[in-house]
Amino acid sequence: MSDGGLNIKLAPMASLLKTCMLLLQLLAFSVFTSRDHCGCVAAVSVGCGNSVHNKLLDGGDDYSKPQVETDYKGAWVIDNLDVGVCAMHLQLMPNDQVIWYDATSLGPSARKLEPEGNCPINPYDNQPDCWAHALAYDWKTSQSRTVEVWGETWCSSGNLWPNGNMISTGGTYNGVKAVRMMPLDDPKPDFIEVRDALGDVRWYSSNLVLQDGSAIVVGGRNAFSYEIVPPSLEFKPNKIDLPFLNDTCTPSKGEGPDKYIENNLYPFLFLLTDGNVFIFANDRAVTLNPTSGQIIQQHPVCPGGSRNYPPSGSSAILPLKMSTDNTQALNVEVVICGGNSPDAFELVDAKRVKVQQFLPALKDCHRIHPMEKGAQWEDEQDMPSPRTMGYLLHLPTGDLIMLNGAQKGTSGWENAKDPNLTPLLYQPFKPIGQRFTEMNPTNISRMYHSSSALLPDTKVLVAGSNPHQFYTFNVEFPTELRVEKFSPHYLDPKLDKQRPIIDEQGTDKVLKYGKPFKIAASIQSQEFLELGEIKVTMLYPPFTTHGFSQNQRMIVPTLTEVVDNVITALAPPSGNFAPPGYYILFVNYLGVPGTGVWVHID
Ligand SMILES: [Cu+2]
Repeated sequence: MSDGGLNIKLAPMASLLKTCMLLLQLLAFSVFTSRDHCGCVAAVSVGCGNSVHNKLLDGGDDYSKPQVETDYKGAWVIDNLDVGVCAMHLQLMPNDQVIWYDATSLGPSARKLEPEGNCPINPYDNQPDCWAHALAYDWKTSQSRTVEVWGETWCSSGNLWPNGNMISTGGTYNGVKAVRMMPLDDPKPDFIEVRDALGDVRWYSSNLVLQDGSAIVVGGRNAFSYEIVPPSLEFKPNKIDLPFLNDTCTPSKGEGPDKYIENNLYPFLFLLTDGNVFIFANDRAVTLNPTSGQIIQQHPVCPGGSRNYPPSGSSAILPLKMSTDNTQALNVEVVICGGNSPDAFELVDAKRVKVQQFLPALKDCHRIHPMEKGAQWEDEQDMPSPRTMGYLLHLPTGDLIMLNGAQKGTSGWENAKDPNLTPLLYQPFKPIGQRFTEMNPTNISRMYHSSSALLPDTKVLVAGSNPHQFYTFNVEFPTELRVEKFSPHYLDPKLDKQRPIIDEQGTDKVLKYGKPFKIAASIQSQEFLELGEIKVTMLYPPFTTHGFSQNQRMIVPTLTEVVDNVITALAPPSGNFAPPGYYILFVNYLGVPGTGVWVHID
């Protein structure tokens, strides 16, 4: 595949289609450049007035005018110098607390549980444990408090309930079938744990919130099954076999505790707009009807390598832009980027080889429309650099950002090197060749057991990284306890005059499926906003761990009018499009987003 250039390795039909698109794009591009609208070639822009491109690529028209430009490549700041607990798993809560936690059986953290002398019995060894393994971090103040968590959360999964409570599912040892709940409304909550609640062992599984607010929990080590977990701590476990997970599991080599290879853990899960679930594991995918257990569609092998844990690529469902009549999403499309070759883990795993071979991670990306009959993978532009353990996060603009991770090796303790310090802006509806833009790098490596989240203020919070079994300092890649925030390109201070400000008083916070709702917003540089200048986006806040943001979903609602700076939008028609719960709602003016507000939909 070409590197940042035009991609010609395509199936014949797709190739023809892409050639046609390309010609039209070039035509549209020349029109725009001749009007001196937007320097797309310069690649660092908030957007490029490319409504023609967008329509051709199914992303839909965002704006009727050229977008605002910037050359800004973003900025990093350290938000907290020593938070004391590594962010192995991370969830932004609707009360602006960011909950993160580590394993509980892997020794001391770097922070005592508060208040001093609070040493609950650790169920792992039945000994008192005075160390904190979980935190609530207030992203607005950069202050944090310790949180009590019981049982073993090591490499677990999680999601939010429709009422904003968070659950953590599975883990290891006595936590392997646990469900833990963190209430939203209690001012100083700790996790409440119900042990042995799940139907199967869930170590390295993934969760996905479904249209009714229950979650499907899929896979895990030696768990070739899924189950539906309702938003309640009282339920009957209902494990359902899923042979696809056995079929995609790279078999163990040898015996003993370190025999696993797998390559299909932490499967990528996405809710399709008909209520079915797209499950990607290792190098291929199926569409599952979660209610009947029936496989609706087998998708072809995605070329290039292994994408799930431990090669740990990343994946996202592209923004779901609603049609004018609010009955369908214009484009349902999944992208997968990075990972490593199927044998990368066994060649590098410090527990099984004496001489480690750090294979370069993958830099290729692929896209699929999983709801199309006979859906095929299409080659996306390559990333400029290889990446394993990166995160592909939605940005308020409808673009995405890839950050964290390494350029060589895989997930697992001591198994990676050459941290990838450069965030990558991904603009999926730009012409091929212009979709990736490198942003300013950080100087802090974030590899295994790191995490990240988009915040309501449009910055990206980045925390964690511990490539070692225990907290380890004074080594090349130490346990990382600093918290950073990254300001993406659109936070260019020069764009502040065009940055929308939402008037919370005049904005509806409670949305009902299919019904209109109002958003009051204004910008400094212009008296009145107009339809065609505005794009609204709604983000479901994901649970992020091990290179994948579970439940991450971006909706672009239909707008019907803007009168006196009050936007009327249509709430998505059902839970198939937007599962019930809390979303961060952003307003963009010609590609410049402002601080978002929390809304709730059901
Ligand atoms: Cu892990």
